[in-house]
Amino acid sequence: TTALISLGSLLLLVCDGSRALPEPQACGVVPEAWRFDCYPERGVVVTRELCEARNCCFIPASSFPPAPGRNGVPWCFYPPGFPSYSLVSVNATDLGQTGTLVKTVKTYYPKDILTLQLELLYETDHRLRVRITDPSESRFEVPIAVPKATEKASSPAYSVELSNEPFGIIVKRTSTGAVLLNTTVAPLFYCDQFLQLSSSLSSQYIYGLGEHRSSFLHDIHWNTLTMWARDVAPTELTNLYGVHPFYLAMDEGGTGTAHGFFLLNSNAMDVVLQPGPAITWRTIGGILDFYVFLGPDPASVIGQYLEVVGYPAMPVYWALGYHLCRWGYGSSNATWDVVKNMRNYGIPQDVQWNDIDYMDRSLDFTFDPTAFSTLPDMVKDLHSHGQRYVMMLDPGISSVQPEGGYWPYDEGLRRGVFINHTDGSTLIGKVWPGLTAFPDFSDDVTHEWWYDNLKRFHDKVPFDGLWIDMNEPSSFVDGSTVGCPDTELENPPYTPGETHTHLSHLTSSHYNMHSLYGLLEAKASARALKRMLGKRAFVISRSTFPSQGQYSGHWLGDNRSHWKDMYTSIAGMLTFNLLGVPLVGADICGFSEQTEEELCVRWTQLGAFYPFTRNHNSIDQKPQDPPAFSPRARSAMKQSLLLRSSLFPLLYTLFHRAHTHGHTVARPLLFEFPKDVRTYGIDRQFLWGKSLMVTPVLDPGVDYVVGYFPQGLWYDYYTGDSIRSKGEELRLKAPLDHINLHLREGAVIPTQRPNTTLFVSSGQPLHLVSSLSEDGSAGGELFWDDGESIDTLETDQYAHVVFTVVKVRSDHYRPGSSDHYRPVRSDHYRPVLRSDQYAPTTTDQYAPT
Ligand SMILES: *[C@@H]1O[C@H](CO)[C@@H](O)[C@H](O)[C@H]1NC(C)=O
Ligand SMILES: *[C@@H]1O[C@H](CO)[C@@H](O)[C@H](O)[C@H]1NC(C)=O
Ligand SMILES: *[C@@H]1O[C@H](CO)[C@@H](O)[C@H](O)[C@H]1NC(C)=O
Ligand SMILES: *[C@@H]1O[C@H](CO)[C@@H](O)[C@H](O)[C@H]1NC(C)=O
Ligand SMILES: *[C@@H]1O[C@H](CO)[C@@H](O)[C@H](O)[C@H]1NC(C)=O
Ligand SMILES: CC(=O)N[C@H]1CO[C@H](CO)[C@@H](O)[C@@H]1O
Repeated sequence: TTALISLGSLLLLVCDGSRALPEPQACGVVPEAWRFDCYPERGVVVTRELCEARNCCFIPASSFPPAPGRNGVPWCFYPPGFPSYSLVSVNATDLGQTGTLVKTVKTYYPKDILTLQLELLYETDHRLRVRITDPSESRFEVPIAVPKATEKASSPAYSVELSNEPFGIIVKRTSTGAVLLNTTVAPLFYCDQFLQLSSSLSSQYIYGLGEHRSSFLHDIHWNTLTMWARDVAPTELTNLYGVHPFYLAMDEGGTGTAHGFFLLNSNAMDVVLQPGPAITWRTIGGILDFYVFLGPDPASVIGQYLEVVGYPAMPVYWALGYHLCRWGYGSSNATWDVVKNMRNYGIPQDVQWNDIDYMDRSLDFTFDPTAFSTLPDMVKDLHSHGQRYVMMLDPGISSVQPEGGYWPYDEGLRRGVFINHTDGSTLIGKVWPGLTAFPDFSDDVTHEWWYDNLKRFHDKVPFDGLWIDMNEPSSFVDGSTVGCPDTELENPPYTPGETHTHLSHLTSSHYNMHSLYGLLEAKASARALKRMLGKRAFVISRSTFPSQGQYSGHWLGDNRSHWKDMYTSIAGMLTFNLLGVPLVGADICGFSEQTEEELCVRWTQLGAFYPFTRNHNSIDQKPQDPPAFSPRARSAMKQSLLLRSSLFPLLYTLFHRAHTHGHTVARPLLFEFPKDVRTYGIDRQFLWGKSLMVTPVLDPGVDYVVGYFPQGLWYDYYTGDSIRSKGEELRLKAPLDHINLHLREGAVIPTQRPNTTLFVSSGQPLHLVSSLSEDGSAGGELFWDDGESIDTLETDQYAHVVFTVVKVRSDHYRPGSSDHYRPVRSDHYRPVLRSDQYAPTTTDQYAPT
């Protein structure tokens, strides 16, 4: 390398990378786990010749990956000393530091940006922001509002070291010296359409990085996670509907401390995890703008991340009830019959939904005038029973005039709301109704038009919430009806995994904003609903992006009626809780394919503990609503739904904590037991809040379940029997009508006698259930308001009650004496406090025995 004197001389040094090949010895010293892929292009069989043309090391690895360079040890990797940027000057700023990065050797991708600006922003003691930008030309930045710090953190929990040559950033935790980030491990790339940043990871324990179908804990063995919103049935190793470039990682050494990382970038990208442990972010646009969150515990990391992207909205109370839906009821009368049947059996139901088949010829803002002629009457009937109605809307607006004209399209054209080709003509794709135009939700004019459409439809069918589907956005043709133009944007030098299908790049703004579509549509929808109804908005979106939780919840997509899909739904639910979208759940009993009774019972029991609980079925499948099954199955489902309703005060209070503090609602065990490494991979069990542990049955044909009990005293929720665990796996009885629930010591949780709707039970007495700790103490809280007004917290229209139990008379309490699971039925151990002091009116507590 040559010392740089000034920018002028720098230009003279730029060459096209025709350098000597790396020394074979230099290549050989790079351990396999630390080989960073120099030839990540898919579908290419990397040969020595191709690899060496990039001046990289070529060593066929000892393990044979299915396709060299992909999902296995890369055969072509960067040698030590591969050209990268140098840091040539650093100056202090009000918020941290700024520096200049330069590079003299071009890479093998077009349009290297040879001079970069680095900004280090010490935003808070627990949040560092780093921006690397092109000082000579502005590049696309994600249009979400993030907080602006005004003064530099006074005692940061992190320290930053800068490596000059090659440039790199090393972030350490001050208290322990743990290295959380080290970007010197591989060269930095910053070309117009290829930006790449690698770092070591502090441990193999990494979570987040949605939306993918995987275990909760990511596999770091050459695992490539693509980010590009995409309409596809959940399958492994592929990018799904949402994009969330955020991870939570445990620090090294099982100390229980954790940190987070968020790359604020919406372009198509690949995120590669490798066993180093290390990570590579490879994006094809935007800038490098990232945050490091210091925790120090996992829950604080999430709180700090959500401070940046926004805390989730407080849901309207009925969002937490039981929702029933299917594609293919066929008529409003058939839909209505299901509701009536549920009522006849006394099975809780708060919300009835319709999928696309309610529409007239699949057109948004219409309903089928014959098959769904009684839809408005059905919705009125729902309302008169304290129930709600939600229907699907797609973003694609038919551009073909049906008979009688189509106001949404005509008016949309008139107001110029649709996405255009670069030549200004309306871009036409193809979705359910046929040829469609796509509203540009990044524009306020479009929000107004969306509102007007919703209002016009609401005057006919007084719906209560919205289900926004197909908003990746999905299209059944690539690009548009005229295909894709032949431009640089359409042919990036590097294409991350599945980014070609469906609505593709189209225009320069879509290239950058594709994965933001679901977020922007949710924002428009939530705004419109609030304005129209004057209440909290209920929106469930398929596509999501960071900050989504402010506007909508999410369902986990078109899963199948398989036991495995039920299991992976727990990871999906926990991941979205980390991502600030706590209102989440999978289609209970499975969407596609035929469900079976046992699966549907077990799934309803698990689903009763999804923060968002909806049974949804596909067209042409047999009904899977509770009344469709045998009396035994029906009764088990009814019991689990009543149990959920009885826990509504707890669930609602947890959502309040999510809304005000960025807490998780459905919570991984590791959040409460971060020092217990055995909890790090658990995704077959979870908690509600800090105390209620759910151990569902996830396998067919069993009447027991094995669950892990972190160290401490646990109480069977139904019987009050105590278990004192040393941190062990226990085999629990789980007959078909039973889902295991345990209360951790030290909790007070509010419950309520349930009824068939949350509206009806809202008048029922509240109760407290308390699980005393060894020293006879416990605590908890209740947040309570009218359930639907906007900003009750800000306007002081709420009650927040804190409960504390302290030991008064020592002879009333004897802690469990058994180290093994030997439930002792004794009133001394029952967690239920039956005292009028704590229960507002009556003393009965609901237990589904
Ligand atoms: C740092 O300050 C020096 C001297 O004022 C200036 O020449 C240089 O451009 C500054 N560098 C950055 C990155 O702002
Ligand atoms: C950062 O990574 C480089 C390259 O692997 C390594 O030489 C260096 O020791 C690391 N620094 C720290 C503080 O871990
Ligand atoms: C729906 O039910 C109503 C009332 O029973 C009936 O009048 C109407 O004909 C039915 N509609 C259809 C499409 O079956
Ligand atoms: C598309 O182009 C039309 C005119 O050709 C314009 O009125 C409209 O605003 C454009 N749409 C968007 C979303 O920019
Ligand atoms: C719901 O309340 C009604 C009216 O008070 C009562 O008759 C019914 O038994 C309750 N249902 C349940 C499931 O508790
Ligand atoms: C139940 C199930 O398989 N859930 C998966 C459904 O798809 C989502 C992604 O949309 C996955 O995260 C879930 O694991």
